[in-house]
Amino acid sequence: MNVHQHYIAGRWVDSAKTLDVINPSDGTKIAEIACGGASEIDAAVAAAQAARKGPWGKMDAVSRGRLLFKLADLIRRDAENLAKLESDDVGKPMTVALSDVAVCARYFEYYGAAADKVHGETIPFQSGFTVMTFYEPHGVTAHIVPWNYPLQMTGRSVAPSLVMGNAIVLKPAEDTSLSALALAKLAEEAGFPPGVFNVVTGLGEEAGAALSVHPGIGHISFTGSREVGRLIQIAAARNTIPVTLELGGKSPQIVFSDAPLEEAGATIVRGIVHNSGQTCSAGSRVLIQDDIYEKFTNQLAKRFKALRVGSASQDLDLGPVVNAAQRTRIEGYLDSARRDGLQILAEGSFGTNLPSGGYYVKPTLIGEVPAEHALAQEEIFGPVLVALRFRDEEDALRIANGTPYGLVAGVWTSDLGRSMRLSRNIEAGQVFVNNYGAGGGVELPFGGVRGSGFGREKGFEALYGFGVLKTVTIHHGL
Ligand code: TXE
Repeated sequence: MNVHQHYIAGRWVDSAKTLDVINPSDGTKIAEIACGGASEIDAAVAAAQAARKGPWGKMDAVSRGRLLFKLADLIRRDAENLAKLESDDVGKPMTVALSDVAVCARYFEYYGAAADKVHGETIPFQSGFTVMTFYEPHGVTAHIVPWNYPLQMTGRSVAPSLVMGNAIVLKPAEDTSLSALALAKLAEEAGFPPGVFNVVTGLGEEAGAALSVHPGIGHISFTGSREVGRLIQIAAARNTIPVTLELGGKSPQIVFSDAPLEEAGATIVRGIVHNSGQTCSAGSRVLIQDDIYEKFTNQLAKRFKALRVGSASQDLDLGPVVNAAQRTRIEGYLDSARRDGLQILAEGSFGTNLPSGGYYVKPTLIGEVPAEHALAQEEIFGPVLVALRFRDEEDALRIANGTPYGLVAGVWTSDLGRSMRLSRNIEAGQVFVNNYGAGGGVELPFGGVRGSGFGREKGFEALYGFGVLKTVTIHHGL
C-alpha cells in the first residue's frame, strides 16, 4: 500500500495521521495520504517565503517560463500514468482522464509562453516626471483545489501564479490528492527550486482552514462549494488579501425553435454527463421554447437512454461519482423529484459487470421542472438534467437569470441578433452560442458573477490576478 507524504521545501514529509484513499469505481482502498494541519501549513508557507527570497525571487521571467514549458513536457511524457492515477482516484473514465492531463499540460505551456509578455506601462504625467508601472508577485499564493478536476484545476491556478513569480502552497481535496503529489514530483524533475511548489494534503477544515488564514500568504485561489467559499472570503479578510472564488453554477442551455437541434441535443447531453455531471460549468438546466418542447425532450430522452455507466477502466459514457456522500446527495435530489411528482423522462443504464462497491448513479432527464423547484435552483453536481419550458426571449432570460448562480450559459439559435441580445443580458461570466464547453479552452477567461464567485481564471486575464500593480513616479526635472 502506497503511503504518500507532503511535499514541503523540496522534501517529502510525513504526518502522524493519514487518510485513506478510496477508488470510487469499486470502493476499495488504494493508498494513504498524509493528513496535515497547521504545523505542515506553517512549514510550507515558510518554505515558499524562503524560495521567494532565494533563486526563484531573482529568476528572470523567461527562465520561469522555460521551467513551465519543461513541466508541460514532463506532464505529456507521463500522460498515461497521470491519467491512470486520476482515473483510479476520481473514478474518471480513462478517455476523460487523458483529456484532463492534456489540458493540465496546456496550462503550463500557455502560461509559460506568457512569462515575458506581462508588462507595465509608462503614464504621461506632469513635466519633469516619469511614471511607470510594474506587475509584482503577491509572494506566496494558496491554492485550494476540489476533487472533480484535480489536475486541470491545479494547472489552472498554479501555472499563472508561478509564471508571475509567486511561490505556491497547494492543498488538494482530501479525496483526490494523488495527482497533485505526482505533479510536485514532476516540478522537482523540471528544476523548480525547492520551496517554490509545496503540497500539503489533508482535510479541508484542518489543512485548508489553516492555509486560508495564514498571515504569510498573499492571495487565495479557491474552487469548491459556496459554503466553503464564504469561509475562505472571511479568512482572507482577516489578512486583507485578495481571493479568487469559483463556486459552481446552475448553468442554463437555452434552446430556441430555430436552433440546430441535433447538434444542440448532442452537445447538451455531453455537457451534463461529462465527468458524471461533476463539473462547475455543467449545463444543468435546459430551457426549451414551447413549440419544440416535446420534440426536443424526445430527442434528449433518446440520447439519455443510450448512455452507459461503468467503472473507470471500462471507459463507458460515465464513470462513478467521487464518493458515497456525493452519490447520496444526488440520490436525494432524484428522490425529491419522484416525491414531488416530477416527470422522469429518461434514464441511462448501468453497464454489465459493474463493481459492487462503486458509487454509481444513472444519468437522468427530468421534464417540466418548475423554475422555482430545488432541482432547477440548486447545484446537484451529478448527471441530472432538468428541462423547463419558455415562451419567448424575455421569458427565457428571466428563467436563465433566476437562480443564485451566474457561471456559464449556452444559447442555441440561428438568429444573430437574439444571440447577441442574450449574450449581453445573461448574468454569467461566460456565454457560448451554438456550442458549449468551458473545460478545454485554457485561453478563454472563466469565472462567475453573483453566487458563482468572482475573479477570473484562464486566459491572459488570470495573470493580472496573480500580480500586484506597482506605480513608480520619478521626479527628475526638465
Ligand atoms: O466541497 P468543498 P465538497 C460543490 C458541489 C458539491 C458541493 C460539496 O455542488 O456537491 O460543492 O462538495 C476544501 N477551509 N462543488 O463538500 O467542501 C476541501 O478540502 C478551507 C463545486 O467536496 O467546498 C477541498 O479541497 N478549505 C465545485 C475544497 O475545499 C476547505 C467543486 C472543496 O471542498 C474547507 C467541488 C475549509 N473550512 C464542489 N472545507 C466547483 N466549483 O467546481 C473544505 N475545504
